[in-house]
Amino acid sequence: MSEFFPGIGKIKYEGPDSKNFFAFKYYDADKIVGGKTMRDWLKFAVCYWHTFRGVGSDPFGPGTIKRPWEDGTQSIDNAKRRMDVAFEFFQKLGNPYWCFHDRDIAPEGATLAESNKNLDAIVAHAKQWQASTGVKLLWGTTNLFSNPRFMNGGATNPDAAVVAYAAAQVKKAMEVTKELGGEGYVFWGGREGYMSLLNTDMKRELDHFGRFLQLAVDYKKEIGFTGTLLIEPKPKEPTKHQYDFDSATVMGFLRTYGLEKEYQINVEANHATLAGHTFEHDLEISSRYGQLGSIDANVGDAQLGWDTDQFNMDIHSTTLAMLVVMNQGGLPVGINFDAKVRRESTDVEDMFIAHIGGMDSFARGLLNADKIRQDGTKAEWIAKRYSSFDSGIGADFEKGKADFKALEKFALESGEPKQMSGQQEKYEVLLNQYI
Ligand code: XUL
Ligand code: CO
Repeated sequence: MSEFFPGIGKIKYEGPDSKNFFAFKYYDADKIVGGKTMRDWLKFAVCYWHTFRGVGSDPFGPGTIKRPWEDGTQSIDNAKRRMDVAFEFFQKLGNPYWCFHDRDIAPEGATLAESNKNLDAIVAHAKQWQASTGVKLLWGTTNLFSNPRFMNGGATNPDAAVVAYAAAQVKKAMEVTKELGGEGYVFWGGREGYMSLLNTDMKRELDHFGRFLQLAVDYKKEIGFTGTLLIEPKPKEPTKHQYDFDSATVMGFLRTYGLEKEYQINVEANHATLAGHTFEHDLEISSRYGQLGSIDANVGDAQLGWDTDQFNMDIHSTTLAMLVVMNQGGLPVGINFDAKVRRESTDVEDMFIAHIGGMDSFARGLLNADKIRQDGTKAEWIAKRYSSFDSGIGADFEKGKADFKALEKFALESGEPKQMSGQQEKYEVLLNQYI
């Protein structure tokens, strides 16, 4: 079997002083942090679409990235060779998991039946690789957005024939995800949204979406798939109004359709920022309602308003993210690098450097979050800020024992509340001491 990255060996941990770009400075898989190994806290996955299908095209020009193993065809042979490359990459990098869309790994055929046959051939190949390397599937998903048939949506398409096609594709992708032992199955509503209300029955589309997601739950139970179903929110791009706008919107949607016990949320950093939030905001809100299941790790560019899917090298951001993850005791699914090398980063070495950098960035975030939790300063300060609710009128209010009249009586008797500083700068200074 040929080697596709001959100059690169297994990536090892060398510690923070190492100057080697092909070594981890912070990610030390077996190191115990807060009672668990780094490997278990982080559960890193490499995504197939950006790393093995991304060519660096943008609206102004075609791909810049030419991989030496690609022969330019849509053949099964090429797809199998690409899978061999991927598993060599995973073994050298040491990521325990990978993720894919159905159409990333196998070519779409002339008919649905042919596409399914192609997928079966590649899934059998992947299954062998998983068995021989121990690399596992974090989650699978369906591409319901690239093919022109889905231009008006998948599950929310105004044409029932397209909704049926989307269902058939999800059904098959769930089956192969189960076959590969996937720990989750993600729904990212690529074109589940609309461009104009002039031609859209929004409520009918949302009802269809709820129905479609219920059918996925039913099928999951029917085939005995035990992985977690996840929804990945995104506010815009490609449609102007995406139905899964952000975590709060998705949680409200799930409750409306009685699906909140069946789905968790896959928070993607660059999607949270497109919605006008921070990464940690979307993590915190889904976590506090018990629905944070997984993370798509990336970052946007502060000056650009679209989904640039960069590797997150910002320790500030990973520290705050890992604080949320540690506070909930870990992630049921994991951390998938939904990130791509820049269009200008055309060497195969860049694929490694980017992932090593991303893994180190989250590992460092984990170490920082652990220190913050051990010191207890943030938790203590927040507890102190809300301590007026621990007893007296505050506790009565929280427990539903004080009505408006009781609160009015308290306000009349106590007079003007004493001013309480938010001390934001003090805590920003403190946070910087951990970064
Ligand atoms: C798109 C995106 C997707 C999903 C999987 O912005 O993040 O790649 O993660 O469909
Ligand atoms: Co994503």
